[in-house]
Amino acid sequence: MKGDDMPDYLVIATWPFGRTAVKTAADLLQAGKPALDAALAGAQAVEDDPTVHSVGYGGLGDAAGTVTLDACVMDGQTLACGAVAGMENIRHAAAVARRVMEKTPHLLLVGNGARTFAVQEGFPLETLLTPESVAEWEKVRPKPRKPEEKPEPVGHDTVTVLAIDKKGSLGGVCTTSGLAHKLPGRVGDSPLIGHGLFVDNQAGAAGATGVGEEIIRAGGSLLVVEAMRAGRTPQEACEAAVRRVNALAVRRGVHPARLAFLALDPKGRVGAAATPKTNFQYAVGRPGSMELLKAKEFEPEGK
Ligand code: SD4
Repeated sequence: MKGDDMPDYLVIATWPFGRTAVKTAADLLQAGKPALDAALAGAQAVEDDPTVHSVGYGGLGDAAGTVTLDACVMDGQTLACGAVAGMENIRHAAAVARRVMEKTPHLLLVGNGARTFAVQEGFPLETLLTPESVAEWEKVRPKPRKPEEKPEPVGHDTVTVLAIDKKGSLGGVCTTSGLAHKLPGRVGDSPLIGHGLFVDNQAGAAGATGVGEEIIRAGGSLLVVEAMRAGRTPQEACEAAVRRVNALAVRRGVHPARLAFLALDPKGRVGAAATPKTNFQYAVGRPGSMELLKAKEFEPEGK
């Protein structure tokens, strides 16, 4: 149930292009639509935007130049969820993830299986490359290195949308083309329930963005949601997860990867936190207002 100080609805989304998602989702939430419908429509608006080179149409390719999409969705009331990973030639990856949730007994479809399912469901096949995304892919192509050096991950701009609707129910969507120049076959956190996204009406919703390997290593979004279940605010929960990521990096003798968490609880409170140099911003929409906020960054302790 909603408290008196809670807005009618609320939606948050990652990065400055999250404003596109928030605007689309807010109109639907205002009209009384469920949180998951609104979050999905918001995410899809970003998938459709060719100027966003990290999500959907116009996303950057992997090391072989192929665009492969990862996405997942989760409903906080039913805990129903679905995902696709490494899917080619289908722009609306988040909508396919929702069909996986609704129409199959499974939770995650990958690669050709995901694409075949999408085609059977009537999604059009198309090339996701644009002249601009190919040029950008060339520009950010990692420089040749000595064999013992691992290349730095490139690009960290997943769109994650978390919403609470007028009935007080939570829904979340995460969709991305993943890290640019990733090895073909690589899967990040974004399609993994509990890592890129987790949503539970009884505790809260959380999502992640940034270097997926480190989000997975820490058990990202579930960590944030479980902290809220244990009584922490969304802000405290995100900070705790970033501290965990930092502590793991210190233990492993590496710099923390650039990543961020954002969260929303059933009372409509929001939070976000990031590792150093992530420069993470997120959009927040409430009835009659939208703002872009910058998340606080946390340095590793004991360095
Ligand atoms: C991944 N987390 O594939 C994603 C990348 C991303 O914002 O862009 N996150 O690791």
